[in-house]
Amino acid sequence: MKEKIREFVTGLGVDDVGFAAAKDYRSPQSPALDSIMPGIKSLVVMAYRELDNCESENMQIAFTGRMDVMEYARSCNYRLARFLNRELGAKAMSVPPSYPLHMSVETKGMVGDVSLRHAAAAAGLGAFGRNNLVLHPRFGSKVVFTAVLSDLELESDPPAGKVCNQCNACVEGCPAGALAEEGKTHLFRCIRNGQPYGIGGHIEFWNRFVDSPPEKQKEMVKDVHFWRLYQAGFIGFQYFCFNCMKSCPVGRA
Ligand code: B12
Repeated sequence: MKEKIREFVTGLGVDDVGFAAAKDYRSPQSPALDSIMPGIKSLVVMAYRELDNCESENMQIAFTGRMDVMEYARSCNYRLARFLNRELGAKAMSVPPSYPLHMSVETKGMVGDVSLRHAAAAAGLGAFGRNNLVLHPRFGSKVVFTAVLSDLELESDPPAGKVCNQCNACVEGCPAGALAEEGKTHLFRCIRNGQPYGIGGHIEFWNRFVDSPPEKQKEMVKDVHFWRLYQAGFIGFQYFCFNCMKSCPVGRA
């Protein structure tokens, strides 16, 4: 059965695919899988090499690469879920590459319903590295994941083993110092630097706006910061930093 799925997924052009039995997926912070899909037995995890856009200093071009891969990945999720329904008679649910996420003051949009890094590691597609990303043996850090949950009885693929070479390039290359502590990303340092037009940027801008006199408000809406916030309103999350991915020397494919 795995071979049939693998053949379908590679036929879509996806770079790699792995399988994890639901019992082998452990993500301490995310909800239990059977609270999302009662009867779940396994996850099919797909790996997509990030485009070279992430190496550009032009943040429109850098983030376009991510938008492209996310759009493609969502379509692969849909097609795989329908293949599992149609060809294998399975129940199947797709997991988003990034959002929607549960948004609240408690989680601050920082916890996915299914942790794709833990899913990828359980499916043998890679292992956590010093940058807290899952490194794929061929693509290194330049890889993103999606997954489809199903009630198919599938065993986990063998673990990838050690992939990170502990060179510390990611730690030294992080402009926010967010990787200073091993095994833990300093989330607010990362998000403040990497997503300046996220919710923090909005709250900060609008607080300043309402407290400003009309002349200052006119100036504020001419500032580039406001124009970028406006764009974020219809694009959604935008990453302005890819350093922990692009500084990683692992993988050449
Ligand atoms: C919310 C989110 C964020 C938040 C919070 C990140 C975080 N710490 O979880 C912010 C906005 C800060 C963020 C940043 C980034 N993100 Co993000 N993010 C997510 C999202 C949507 C949910 C993550 C989640 O559930 N976290 C909560 C739980 C899982 O975290 P946790 O249990 O505390 O685990 C953390 C540590 O304990 C540690 N850890 C856990 N187990 C182990 C085991 C070992 C051995 C080690 C060493 C460490 C370790 O690693 C985690 C990182 O802090 C996922 C998509 C998804 N649904 O999974 C993408 C995702 C994790 N992001 C991704 C990426 C690429 C990024 C960025 C590079 C931004 C960018 N430009 O793309 C940075 C990387 C930051 C970093 N180096 O840690 C990719 C990672 C791909 C990969 N190769 O691993 C994902 C999987 C999206 C995808 N579809 O592929 N992200």
